[in-house]
Amino acid sequence: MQRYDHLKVEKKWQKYWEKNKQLFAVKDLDKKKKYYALMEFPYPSGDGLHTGHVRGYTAMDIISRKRRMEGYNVLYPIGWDAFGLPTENYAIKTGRQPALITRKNTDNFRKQFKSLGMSFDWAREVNTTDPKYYKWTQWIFLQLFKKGLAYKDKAVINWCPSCKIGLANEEVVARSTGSGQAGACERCGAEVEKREKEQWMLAITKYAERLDKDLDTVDYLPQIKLAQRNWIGKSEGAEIEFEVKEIKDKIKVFTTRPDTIFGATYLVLAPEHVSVSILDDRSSNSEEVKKYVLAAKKKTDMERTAEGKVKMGVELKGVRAINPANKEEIPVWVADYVLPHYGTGAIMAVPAHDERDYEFAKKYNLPIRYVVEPKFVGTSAEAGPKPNLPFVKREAVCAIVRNPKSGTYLCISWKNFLMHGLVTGGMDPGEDPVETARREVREETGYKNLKFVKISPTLINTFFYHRQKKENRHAHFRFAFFELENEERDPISDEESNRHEVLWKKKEELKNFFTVFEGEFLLTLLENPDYVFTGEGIMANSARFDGMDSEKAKGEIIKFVGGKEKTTFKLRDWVFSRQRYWGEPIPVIHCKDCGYVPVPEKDLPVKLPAVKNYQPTDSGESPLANIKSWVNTKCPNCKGPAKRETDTMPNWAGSSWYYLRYTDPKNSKKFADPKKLKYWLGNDPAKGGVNWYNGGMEHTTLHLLYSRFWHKFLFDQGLVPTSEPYMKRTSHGLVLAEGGEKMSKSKGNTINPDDVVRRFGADTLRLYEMFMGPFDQAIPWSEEAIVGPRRFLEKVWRAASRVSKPKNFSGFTLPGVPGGAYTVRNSSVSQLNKLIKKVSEDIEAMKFNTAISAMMIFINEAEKAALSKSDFETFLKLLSPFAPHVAEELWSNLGHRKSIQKESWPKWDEEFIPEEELTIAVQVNGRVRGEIKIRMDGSEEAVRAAALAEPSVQKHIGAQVPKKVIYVRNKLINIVV
Ligand code: ANZ
Ligand code: ZN
Repeated sequence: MQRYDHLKVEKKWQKYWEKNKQLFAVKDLDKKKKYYALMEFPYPSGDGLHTGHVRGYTAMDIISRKRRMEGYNVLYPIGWDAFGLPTENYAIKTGRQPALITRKNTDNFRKQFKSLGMSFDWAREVNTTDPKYYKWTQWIFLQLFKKGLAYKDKAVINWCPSCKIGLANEEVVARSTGSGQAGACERCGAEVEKREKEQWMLAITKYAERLDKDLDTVDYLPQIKLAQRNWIGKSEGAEIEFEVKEIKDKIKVFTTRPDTIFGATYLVLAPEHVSVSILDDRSSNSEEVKKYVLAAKKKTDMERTAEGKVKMGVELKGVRAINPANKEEIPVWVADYVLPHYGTGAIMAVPAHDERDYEFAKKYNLPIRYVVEPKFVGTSAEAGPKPNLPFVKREAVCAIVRNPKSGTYLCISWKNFLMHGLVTGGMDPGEDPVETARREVREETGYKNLKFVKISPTLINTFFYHRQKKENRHAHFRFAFFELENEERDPISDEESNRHEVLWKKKEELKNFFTVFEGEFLLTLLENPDYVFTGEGIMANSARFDGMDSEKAKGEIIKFVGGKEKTTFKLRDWVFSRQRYWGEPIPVIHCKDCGYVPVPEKDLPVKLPAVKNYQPTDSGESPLANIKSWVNTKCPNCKGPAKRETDTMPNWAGSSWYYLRYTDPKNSKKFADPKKLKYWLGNDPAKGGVNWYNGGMEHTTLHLLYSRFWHKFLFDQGLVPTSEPYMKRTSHGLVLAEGGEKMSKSKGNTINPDDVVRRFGADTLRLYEMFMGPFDQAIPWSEEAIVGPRRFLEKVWRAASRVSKPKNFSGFTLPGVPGGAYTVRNSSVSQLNKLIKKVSEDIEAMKFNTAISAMMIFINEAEKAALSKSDFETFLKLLSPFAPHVAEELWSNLGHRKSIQKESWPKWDEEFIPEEELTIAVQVNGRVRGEIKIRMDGSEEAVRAAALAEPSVQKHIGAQVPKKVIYVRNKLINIVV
């Protein structure tokens, strides 16, 4: 038998695919159903492809190959996102032209991709730096400009003094990590400064609402949607005006919690707020204020708001504002944790219910007033309030008694029903909570010598059914903290000791001990005495709003204080210009008389001129500014002398629409033919787009947001058929260096895929990267682990030599094959059906690692027993998307003349798959109450029905209708009532 020679096999089939281009070439407007699979196109750096690239492209290659076998017309394109700094910096260093550097790099990338057996349609390659491509990037910019969505404005930008470039917020390191300091330039590590500069801006904020809302219509991984939502930062709240005695103007604040206004004990202005410059002169400490403001303006937003940083500020001494809710005079402060471009740049501070305000109030000794109290409603069958019964409200106190000797807490366990908690007691009007608590502790537990520590400022409300009293209760609890002085006890009455048992529990034990529904809150209170309650609850200390649900009070309070409902977004307009050479020139001409005039469409593209020097100018302008012959031009409008815009577009421009160009990459009349767009994206405006888009997690905020914005804009102009660009978006985890660090050139720990391909083969590399771990997780490279997939392929190779013998003979001993005799017979039908199902479903769920391990198990079994030719053929089809070269070779060895890619994807028959049962836990409100047997991978409805029918579960639900059912497949089901 011939040895598995990966070099020979892979070269052979790569040549074959090169010759038979139609295998992966895509037919536009084909009658077959279309499938558009996309992986983020790479930046062709001088370092070549790295192993991280291989992971994402292999995944989408597997999906594309499977889809082709399923009969789809599949578009799986590739191109180059080739503008960018590394190329430009290299050009500066070597004096070589960026275009030539790019050509060399893309040639290398192309060669590498081909050596990995990627099934791209190479005829559709695009390159963002090709004037034929960027003509259309410029054209789209002009459409935005004509609609007023591209405008020039002074903007405070992040300026990197070393790269001499304006950076977008996301290009500034957000949090200090191993790879950089917060506030540093992401590219070079230099400290970023603030600079005010005229910039081209894109009005993405006009689309903020839709960018947020339409996330409901797409199938993105939850964490990707969350990243989008956080970046957009939609906040619903109110604007409320506060009078300031010293000036006529009122100060407007933005708040998401108008319900807390009675707890607003001071105002805070951003240092940049216009009123600061007016008020500082009226305050007795104006010098101090001016100094503070100057210093604050130099800091980046990140520095100002970083969590854990001490919040500092300065009071405008002598200035007073009036809280419109209670007419109290409150102080006014300036502090840099309030940002100028969010909301109104001014806040009402509510230290009792906002952590930042709390920290600040503690530091400067400002008053704290508690106005919202947590609310807990009993949920169990016993404690849940009875509908239609009124609530009887009782003031109450809960005693938190700690024994300092043992660090334990005094607890009570009721004997007649399952209730574990602390000592509590009702209070009559006029009764003192501390005295009441002492009395209850003595009566229920006998302990009588307690040292009072404090009363917690936070009160809570519990709503439950009182079984003895047969009434619905609303208990209003405060918490009295004591320390046990000594263990002296009074005798406890029989009546009391029959009812409950007295226990001492450590803090760690309480979590599992408490059964009362406010238990979670008690634990928080014990953990953190400075606990700030930021949730919704019941109103208190708020005059006539007391007792109301805070959620409901919001609207009423806004009316009460004459405020206005207001939705705010964190999203800012997109700073779109760069003062660099290697980007698309912004196609605008400046005319003294006509202002900013768009370059006429017939004159597009505005090509990058050749320059001698790529260095940015010291004034911070782009190198283009030095080329007088290019800059000086005629105004398209009045024909007078005029100048070209010398700023170029950011990296994000070309990638904001490249997936559209793939549908029609050679079109010179339009960015793409509408018919082709309709075919590839679909015709339904409400759903459609690229079928499946995969890319790095690091691009799930900005690139995704920017391209969604451009797409929506084009949709509004009637230029694309769908309102979203991508139906589905997933993400792959990083491939880390051996040992778990990030791979980087500077650390010298990168793995070159070319070496791996040479030593082990592309098929092994592909398999290994899909096998190394869960697809969405970062996994370190392992030289040892790659041997596994290689051995697997060798086993497949050996198995082939056994099945290729004539059919239907049995009991034959193959000489020289380790392992001895193989009986050739039909292998277990069920094994094969199970494998087909597993591999098929796992590919769809991107569980490539488990698909591969199932194939490995199958081949191991086959080595022990036997494998029929037809079973092996099916196996090869399943393997072919993962390891296409080996699959083609063995397929042709079996006597087939056509590529295995032409075969159809195997189907499985559920009938031949034995039902597997397993036991899962059933929870009610998060607590395990029973177990049920279910069918593996059975439907959710079936599981739900079984869970609800389970007697031990029934007991806890009774007649209640489940509010929510959470099913974790094959693991557990939680019924929330
Ligand atoms: C009073 C209040 C009480 C607030 C409370 C919160 C909790 P999100 O949710 O992120 O939109 N805020 C408003 N403008 C600000 C600015 N320019 N810089 C810093 N903080 C600002 O945050 C909205 C909340 O952040 C607002 O609601 C305001 O504080 C603060 F218990 O008002 B809040
Ligand atoms: Zn003009």
